[in-house]
Amino acid sequence: MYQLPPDRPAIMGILNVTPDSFSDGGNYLSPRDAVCRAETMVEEGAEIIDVGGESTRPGADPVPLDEELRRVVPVVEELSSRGYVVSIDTSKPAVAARCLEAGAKVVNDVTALRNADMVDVCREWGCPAILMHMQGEPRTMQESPSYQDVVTEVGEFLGSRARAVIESGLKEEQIWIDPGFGFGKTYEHNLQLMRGLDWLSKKGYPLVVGLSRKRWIGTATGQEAHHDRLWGTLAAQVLAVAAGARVVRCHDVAPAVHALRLVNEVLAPVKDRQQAHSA
Ligand code: HH2
Repeated sequence: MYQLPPDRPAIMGILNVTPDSFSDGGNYLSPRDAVCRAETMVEEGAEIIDVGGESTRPGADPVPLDEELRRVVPVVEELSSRGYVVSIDTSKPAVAARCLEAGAKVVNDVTALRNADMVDVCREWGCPAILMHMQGEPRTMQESPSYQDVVTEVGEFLGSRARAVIESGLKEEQIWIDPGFGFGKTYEHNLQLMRGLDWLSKKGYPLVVGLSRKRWIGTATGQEAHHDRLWGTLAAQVLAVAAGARVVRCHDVAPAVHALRLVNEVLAPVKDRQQAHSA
């Protein structure tokens, strides 16, 4: 099973093979362009390439199974044959299974393996599975998100999903968790989640964060165009890693690698000391 680096955050480069993803949609529709983009991200220091064939932006149309397979399988095959670590961003068990056969090493499911067939696929392959929190479903999730206490509710949801999939046969080591920034959350909910990352990172599973270019970051910095959200994104990624995030999903790999390398240089001895104290 793929193991995360123990001593530094892993950068997961985003590769959306879709016409309609909110930021990179339409850029990598041909397998050649997609592979080229992945090559660049790996050269820049991406540890994992997250391949997606269905946009989850608010209002996105669902993609039929055949079309999603057509988009992602050739790309996953080629990237895996080069030895790249590929995660497949899908909530369809048949897509996950086909991509694992093609060499993918991680399943990234924004619906937290709520489809029982997805649990079966991850158990059979023994691969890491990302359980992400989302309130509602992509088409309508931003209409009226509501929580009593978003951090506690997200933490409880992820804990209960982790327990459920373990009861269904997944090993604890297979589980990574993600609070799902922007998925059924208002601006204020996203800020509260940022403040609660330290607590979420101590739930016993590697914490993944997907912050890159998201709308709430543009709201915070006053940058509406998603391509202008890099600096705000970097600030959020730095805060997330300082709070214990182990995987950072991003479009702009080189800036994240450099910023987070520095964060890690500063904080690694602190983390080592804390571990020695708690041992
Ligand atoms: N965000 C998006 C997609 N997949 N997976 C995880 N684990 N965490 C996230 O925050 C996350 C995710 C949305 O971003 P993007 O892929 O850039 O856009 P789109 O869904 O429009 O393709």
